[in-house]
Amino acid sequence: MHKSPTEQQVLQAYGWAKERYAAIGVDADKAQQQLAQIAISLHCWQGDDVGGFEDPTRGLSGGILATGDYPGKARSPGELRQDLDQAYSLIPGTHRLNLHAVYGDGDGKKVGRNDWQPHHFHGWIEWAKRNNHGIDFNPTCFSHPMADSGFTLASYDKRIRSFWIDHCRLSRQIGAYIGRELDTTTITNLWIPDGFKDTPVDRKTPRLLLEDSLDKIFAEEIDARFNKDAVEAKLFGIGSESYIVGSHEFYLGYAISRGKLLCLDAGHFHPTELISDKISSVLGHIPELLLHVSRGVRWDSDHVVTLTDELQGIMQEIVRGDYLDRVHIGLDFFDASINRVAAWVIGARNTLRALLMALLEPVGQIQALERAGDYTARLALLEELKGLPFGAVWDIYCMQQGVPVGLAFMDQVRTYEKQVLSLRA
Ligand code: RNT
Ligand code: ZN
Repeated sequence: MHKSPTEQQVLQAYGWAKERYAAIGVDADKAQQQLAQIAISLHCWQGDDVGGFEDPTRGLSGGILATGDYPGKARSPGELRQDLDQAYSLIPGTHRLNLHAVYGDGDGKKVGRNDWQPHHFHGWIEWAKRNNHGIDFNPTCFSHPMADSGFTLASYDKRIRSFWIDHCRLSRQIGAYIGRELDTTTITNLWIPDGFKDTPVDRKTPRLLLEDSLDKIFAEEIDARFNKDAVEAKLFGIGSESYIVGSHEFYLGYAISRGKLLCLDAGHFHPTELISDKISSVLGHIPELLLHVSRGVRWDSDHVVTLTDELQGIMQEIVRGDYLDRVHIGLDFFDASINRVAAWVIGARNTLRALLMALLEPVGQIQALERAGDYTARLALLEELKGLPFGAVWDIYCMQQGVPVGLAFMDQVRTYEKQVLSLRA
């Protein structure tokens, strides 16, 4: 058992921390109120290594890979919801769920990729209503025979293109249905794996085909109160190392010209290229942004999000730029080598911790120093901030939100593992 601080210790530490922040002009109470308003979208696919419930015999493909075989992964929508409930109960705040099309409930029967219907998602919708989760959505354009060529919406084969156009259209409709039911806009994000292992001769035609497919998918007007569309670019995948049709420039241009949301995945760029710097670069040109907060280790490896400089950089950019209303924060990682519930909790808590750190900055003051050209004072203040008692603010926030303070969340993860996960053979 982990020894948690007592309520009195948490309060005492916070009293002192609050004064330290007040001394630099930061209201720590207000930072917590702001944090409580932010819903992050927890990705369903960490719960079962991106398997889905369409066909349990089918492996993951499409240039992404989950490694590890930690016992206890969810095998049905019911089990996945149970695991999610456990994870949400250890994460402060009220958060959304990011669902992939293949996570519908076929009630034991195999459902074809283009046969998913809104009613297959009623279990999720009812659960979301009960627990106040908004839901986001994704067409699943991988792990399917029609994607085995490595191409979907950009395929030279019209039959394949049509198949995936239909699937993406259907997904937008399901997204809108869910958004209407839950009375909160669903963000439906489109990612496809299309690309070449080796150097192509024609880089142009697949992009023209993709553009045409996208226009067909988005031709149907959908009320933006219920569904908004995002497009996600990538640099390379396993088996598509040399060329990806949906590159960053391709989708940035597409999002700008069609008024779509852009999705920036932190793992989808060169290893030293950071998405934090892209936020203010693109938000001048597109209305809203979706983030896939992830952590690549040498490549797009989708490791659990840790409290890195870049995670802090991303959240600082959102807060400093006053973009909280225009940036949707989703998580995207899948580690099958550790307890999957813990993976969600650690990644989500880190994301919130980075947000809280950003909300505890005296933004106006640092920006005034910068504008005045006082870079010495800017540096001094930024470095001083790193040593302020942020942890005491995080602890009281967790306590007041009714979730475990500190490592005590791991006790609950272990108990759940013993009582539930370990019984799944
Ligand atoms: C793949 C993309 C995409 C997926 C999910 C499962 O490289 O990041 O977002 O991770 O759709
Ligand atoms: Zn992603």
